[in-house]
Amino acid sequence: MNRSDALAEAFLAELSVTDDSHPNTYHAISDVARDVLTVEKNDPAWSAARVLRRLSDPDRILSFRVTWEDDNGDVRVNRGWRVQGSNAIGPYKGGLRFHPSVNEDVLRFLAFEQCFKNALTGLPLGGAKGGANLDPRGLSEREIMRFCQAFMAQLEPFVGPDQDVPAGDINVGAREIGYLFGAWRQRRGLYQGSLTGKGLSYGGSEMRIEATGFGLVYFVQAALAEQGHDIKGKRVAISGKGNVATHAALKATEEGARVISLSDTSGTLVAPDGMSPDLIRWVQERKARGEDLSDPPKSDAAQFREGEVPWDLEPDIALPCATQNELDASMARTLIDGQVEMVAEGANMPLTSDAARVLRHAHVVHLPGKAANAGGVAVSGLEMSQMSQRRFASAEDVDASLRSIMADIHARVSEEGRGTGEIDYVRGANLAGYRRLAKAISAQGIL
Ligand code: NDP
Ligand code: 2IT
Repeated sequence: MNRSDALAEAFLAELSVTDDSHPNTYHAISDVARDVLTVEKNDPAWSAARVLRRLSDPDRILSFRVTWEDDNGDVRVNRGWRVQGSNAIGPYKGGLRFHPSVNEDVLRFLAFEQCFKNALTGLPLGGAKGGANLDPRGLSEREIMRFCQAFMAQLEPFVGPDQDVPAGDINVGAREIGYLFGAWRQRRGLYQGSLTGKGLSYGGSEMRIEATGFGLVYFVQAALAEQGHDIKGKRVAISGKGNVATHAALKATEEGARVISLSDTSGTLVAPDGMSPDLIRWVQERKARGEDLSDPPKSDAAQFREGEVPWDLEPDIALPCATQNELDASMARTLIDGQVEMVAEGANMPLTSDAARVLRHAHVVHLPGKAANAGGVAVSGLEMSQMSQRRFASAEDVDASLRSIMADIHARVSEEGRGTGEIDYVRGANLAGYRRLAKAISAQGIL
C-alpha cells in the first residue's frame, strides 16, 4: 500500500460513515482523501485544523416531514432533507433533487462534492444539497405546486441569500423553482435571491438553464485543446435526456460534434450520423411531458433501443449526464474496447470507483463532475450577484462569463493535476478545490 492509500485508510476508519452504511458518501470521501491527505499532512496549519475531517461531516443535516394533499384529497407524506456541507467560503449553495432514490447518503455525498465544486468556481459559494424522496412521475401540476409549498414550509427558516441558496437538480427545474421561490418570499416577506434557476421575469439569469450542459462542453473543449485536438467531428455519446444531457447535446452539435445518443431509464435513442438540433428539442419536449424516447420522428435516422445504455456505440467522447453510479467497470471496459478518448462527467459521480480505476489504467482522460459540470452552479453564482445588484446581464455576457469561468477551472485543475506525464484531472480537481477550502477553514478558527 502506498503512503496516500495508507493515510486514507486510517482516516476513513475514523469516520462514522462506512461503505455499508453510506456507500455513496464513503465513495466520494475516499476518492478525495486519497488525493489530498498527503498535502494536508505536509501543511502544519491544515493538518492541525483537520480540514478534511471537518469537511467529511456536514455542518448540519436538516431532516423533515413533508405533508401534502393530492388531487383526490388524500394526505401524502414524504421525507425532505437539506444537507449543509460547509459555508466557509460563502453561503450554502447547491441543488434540490426530487426522486424516490433520494436518501441521506445520496444527499451527503452530493453536498460533499458540491463544497469542492463550488470552491473550484472561484466564486464565494459554500456547499449544500437537498431534496425529497418524492416520485413526481404522474403528479399533476397542482400536486407539484402543493408539494413544493409544503417542502418550503419546512425549509424556509434555513434559506436566504446570505444563508443557503438552493437551486434545481434531478426533477427540479424552472417550474419547481418558481413554486419554491413563491412559497419562500411569501413566508419570509422579502424579495431576495433565495433560490437560483428562477424565471427571467422574477430575478433569474439568462443562460442558467443551459449553463451546466454548455459549461460541460466548454470544459471538454479546453481539455481537448490541451492535447491539440478539437471537438469538431468527434462522436459523442451522451446518457440522460434531462437539463444537463440535452444542453450538452445542443452545444456539442453547434460546435461541430456528432451526438450519437441520449437516453433515459427505459432505453437509448441512437443517431449514428449525429442528432439534429430539432431531434434534441424533440427529446426535450418528450422529457417535459414525462414521455420516453420511443417512436422518434421518421425524418431523423434515429432508433430507440429499449433497455440499452449508450456505451457500446464506440464514441470518441462519453458524457454520462444521468445520475450517480450509472457507469460501472464493465461499461468502462466496453468504452475502452470502442477506443474512447475522453469521459467527462455531466452528472455527479456517474462512475463507480471500479469504473474510474479501469479508465485510469487505460489512460483515458477522465474529467470529474466537480470540475466539468461546475458551469451550472457558476451561473447560479452570477444570478445571485445580479439579483443583489438589481442589474441583469445579457445572454451573450453571461455566456462569455461562463466560458471564461470554465477555462479558469480548467487552468486551475490541470495545473494541480500535471505530474510528470499526462494530466490527472481527478486529482487536480480534488487538490485545487481542497486548497481553497483549507485556506478558508484554517483561517477561521476551530468551529
Ligand atoms: P433532469 O431531471 O433534468 O434529468 C435527469 C434525466 O436522467 C431523466 O430524464 C432520467 O430519466 C435520466 N436518468 C436517471 N437515471 C438514469 C439512468 N440510470 N439511466 C439513464 N437515464 C437516467 O436532471 P438534470 O439533467 O438536472 O441532472 C442530471 C445529472 O446532472 C444529476 O447527476 C445532477 O446531479 C447533475 N447536475 C445537474 C446540474 C443542474 O444544473 N441541473 C448541475 C450539475 C450537475 P427518466 O426520465 O427515465 O427518469
Ligand atoms: O449539482 C449541481 O451543481 C447543481 N445541481 C446546481 C447547483 C446550483 O446551486 O446551481
